[in-house]
Amino acid sequence: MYKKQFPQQFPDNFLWGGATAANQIEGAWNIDGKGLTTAEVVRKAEDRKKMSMNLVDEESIKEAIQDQTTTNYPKRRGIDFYHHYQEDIRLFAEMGFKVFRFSIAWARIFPNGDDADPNEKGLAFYDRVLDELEKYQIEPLITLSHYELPLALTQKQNGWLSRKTITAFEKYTRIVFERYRGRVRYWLTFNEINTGTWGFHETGVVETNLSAVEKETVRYQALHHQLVASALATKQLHEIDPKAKMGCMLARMQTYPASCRPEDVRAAQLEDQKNLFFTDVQARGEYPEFMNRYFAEHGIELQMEQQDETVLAENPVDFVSFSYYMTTVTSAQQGEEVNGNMATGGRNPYLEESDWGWQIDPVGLRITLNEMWDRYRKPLFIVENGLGALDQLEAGKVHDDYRIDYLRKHIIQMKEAIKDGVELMGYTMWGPIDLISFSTSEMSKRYGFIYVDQDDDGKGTLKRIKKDSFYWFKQVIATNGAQL
Ligand code: BGP
Repeated sequence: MYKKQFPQQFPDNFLWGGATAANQIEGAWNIDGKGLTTAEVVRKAEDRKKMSMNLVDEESIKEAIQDQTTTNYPKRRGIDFYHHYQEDIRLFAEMGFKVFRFSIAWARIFPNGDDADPNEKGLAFYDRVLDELEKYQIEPLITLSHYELPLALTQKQNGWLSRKTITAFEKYTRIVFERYRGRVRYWLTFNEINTGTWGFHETGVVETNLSAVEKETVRYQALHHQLVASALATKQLHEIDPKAKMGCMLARMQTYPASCRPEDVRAAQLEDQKNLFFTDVQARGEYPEFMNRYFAEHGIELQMEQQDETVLAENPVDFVSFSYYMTTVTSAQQGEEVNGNMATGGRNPYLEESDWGWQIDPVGLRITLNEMWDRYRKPLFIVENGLGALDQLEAGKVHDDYRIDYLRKHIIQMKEAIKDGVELMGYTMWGPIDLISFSTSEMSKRYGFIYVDQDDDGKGTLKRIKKDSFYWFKQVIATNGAQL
């Protein structure tokens, strides 16, 4: 009798690695022809529990342009990957990385976003990064837009609120797909696209004097343009480099009901639908009815063009990627809130939390993997997961057993999901090397296997030091997840 075999372990070609973003690592913000980006005008948060990324208006942008230092804007200095990339990639190779996720800074290629010609020095930098990765047979996984766009596009046309930004993006993606054709197998369009519902950091839209409804409309309008741009980029990639694969990227936030009261379960379902909406469009090719209803009931009217529907329908992504840091809880009534880097939700009494108040939920990862596999039936890729913590450097060592513990628990659940039948392509842990925090711009919120000697004020030698977790992850990869 035929008996179906269920996979019991990580597949042989499983992509283990790490993930970063240009504006959190590169530095070199104003050299070799690069233009200023939206990420580089966001001031650091003065309080480590606070977020800074959406406190931007015309005034603060003016102030930022006048301030030519990196002191208040740590994303301008990153960890100077621009000059350390060889050393950093060598360390990733030593851990056995199969894949390295990084993003291209659009403003390095087109300083003003819509210049007539690309900046050769910017293109050449990513060529050098790709050369280095090839040397160690590490697959690149490139995000086209990770929380930044050329600031000039915000100043000129209010970022993604304008349809013209779609055209500028198309030009940028065409240039990079042609330039790196045959060298990059995996691409992502927009990082955590759903977080555009939180504003500026993702949409590049300055929102002044808007009512709540207007604000929500503006955000979903900008996101509509991104969804169309994402589908067009997928089309382009398939034409230019047919072997390459395009993925979408969601900040996945599974929502649990606060109780088994049907009203709470329904409230959680709606939150979940609003989170998955973006992947629904990108993977299934159309706006789901629940969202059309939500827009209608909330007075949100979006401007769409006739061809948009066809573009979305004809160009779904090849795989589905997401970040996973936490789950949230919702009830039909208002509850207590927990911190996230941008999300807030109810506190779950069964979970522990990180130094920054993010609730830790490894089992939730298995739940989410199962749900997403059932919903999309496309290969899944976890492209971010990790623990931001206050590490101590003592006598040249960092004993980060808490990080090992966090990662181990999540990887165990990934293995369970694979046994459940989920098709999982890979896992890129967030911030394999310490970098600037997205939400607070701190350096002291460290995620890495590799410590970087730099403090919140930018002081330090930038020396790279292997933490205990470096050796642990090396062994995880060497045994393909058998030894955790
Ligand atoms: C995700 C972002 C990353 C990253 C990570 C950790 O939302 O895609 O850019 O930084 O969160 O967040 P933080 O740096 O705020 O701790």
